[in-house]
Amino acid sequence: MAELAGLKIVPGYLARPQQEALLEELRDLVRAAPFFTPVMPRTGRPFSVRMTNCGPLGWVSDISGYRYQPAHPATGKPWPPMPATLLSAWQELAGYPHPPQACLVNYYAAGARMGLHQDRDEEDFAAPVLSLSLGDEALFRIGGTSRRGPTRSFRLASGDALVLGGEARLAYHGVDRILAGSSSLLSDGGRINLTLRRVTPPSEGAPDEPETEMSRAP
Ligand SMILES: O=C(O)CCC(=O)C(=O)O
Repeated sequence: MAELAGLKIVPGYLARPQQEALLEELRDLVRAAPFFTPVMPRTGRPFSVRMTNCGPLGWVSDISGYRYQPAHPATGKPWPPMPATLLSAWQELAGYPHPPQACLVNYYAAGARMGLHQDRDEEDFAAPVLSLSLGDEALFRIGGTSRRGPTRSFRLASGDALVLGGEARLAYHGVDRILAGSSSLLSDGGRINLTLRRVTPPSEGAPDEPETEMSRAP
């Protein structure tokens, strides 16, 4: 298939020590905002991937639909802040002048997968989606902007970065499978994928981050 404009793969963007440091930060994050199992809208069928988020907004899926919300669905608490490593990865790779508002943290155990989909729950497609991989390799599949078009697949390894911008921003993509045992980063195996997104368009004079409990006037 033809090369998709705006698809950028940066193999080994995070070196092993940076991956380990990020993993430590994710451990704290998951203590504050535990992984939950999202379910498909309408059917309630559980995803095989477990999820949590950090940043002002987080992506969730439940019986009533897909959406971004400022709080964890089980604890009701605001999502933890995004680690600095993620914000600087965005600055280096996104080529977009406003910060990300949501970072979805996906955990794939050995048998987990993610079906082909477009990321289109955001209001702002001008910003790219930036994804970072940690742990076992994934067989990642990407097509074009129509569901039935040709696709191709490649491996994403621990530390790799992937940017879906421009034409690729609305490309269908998914994870066919995880190559169990291909990385020693996570002691229990599996893969963590961090997906950074801008949710709303920046508006003049508006803060980049939505109001938080702390900033809200009494
Ligand atoms: O795990 C990945 O590499 C892809 C994740 C993804 O497509 C998503 O969270 O929308």
